[in-house]
Amino acid sequence: LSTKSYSTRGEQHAHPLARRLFDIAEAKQSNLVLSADFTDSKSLLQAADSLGPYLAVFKTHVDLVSDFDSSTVKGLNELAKKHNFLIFEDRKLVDIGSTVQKQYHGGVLHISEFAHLVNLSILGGDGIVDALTQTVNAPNFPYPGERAFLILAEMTSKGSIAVGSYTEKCIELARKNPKSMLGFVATRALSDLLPSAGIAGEDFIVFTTGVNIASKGDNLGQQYQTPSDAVARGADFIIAGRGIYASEDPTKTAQEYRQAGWNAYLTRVGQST
Ligand code: UP6
Repeated sequence: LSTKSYSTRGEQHAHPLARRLFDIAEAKQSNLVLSADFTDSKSLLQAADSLGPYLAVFKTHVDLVSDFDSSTVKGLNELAKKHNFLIFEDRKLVDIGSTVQKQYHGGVLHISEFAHLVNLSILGGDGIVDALTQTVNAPNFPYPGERAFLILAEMTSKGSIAVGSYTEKCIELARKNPKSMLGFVATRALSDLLPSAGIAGEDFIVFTTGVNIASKGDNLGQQYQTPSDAVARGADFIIAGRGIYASEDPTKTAQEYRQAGWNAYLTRVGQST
């Protein structure tokens, strides 16, 4: 669990995209990620525009968007610039290396064209990590230094089997590939599995889904923790979906989540007043 400030972590980080992410967090005083699980482009882009000012990262599932096309990609890219946030496509890539390369760079979703961050599962072993690392480091890759991945190391749903030695393997693969694997999606800092005796300068970033102020879960196995609990347990960035966009006043709620996440961060790094 890191008790360093985002600005310190940004200054010390070897990856340009991590530096940018920490800069954004400091500039906007936000560690909030909106899980924008909308099913049409208009709602998706409207949420990015109205809630973008409060977000560090905008998380998409573009395969939910029924009318997804090149104008959705263009809109996302424009709004990311306008409001200074990164885009994280929650695609959870999981296939063999050769297939994920085509799913990530190209394909019907054009993920590499808009997503600064994409997550992946290592169910199939090392190949997926090697393949995606190769893609973003290829000499002709159009976004050098602007793209990276997160390893889905744990899941929030009841009965998840992404635990123990599976999660340890996620860490091992991230450690071997710090130039492409920026961190993890996990419910907590993985400090018990990530001994501080680790590699000098290592600083993986933890994104935590399943964050909600008003609910403990849904009836399909989702399990929630509050922003302050998540940050206290090691979340560097908190990801909330329905808690924000399905609330009565999403703009007001996004501001509340932003404040709750930021206050918890200040407490963790010892800067609270
Ligand atoms: N998500 C989880 N749990 C995980 C991994 N990913 O909930 O372990 C994703 C879901 C959804 C979001 O796919 O996009 O995070 C959670 O949304 P919610 O806040 O509305 O529950």
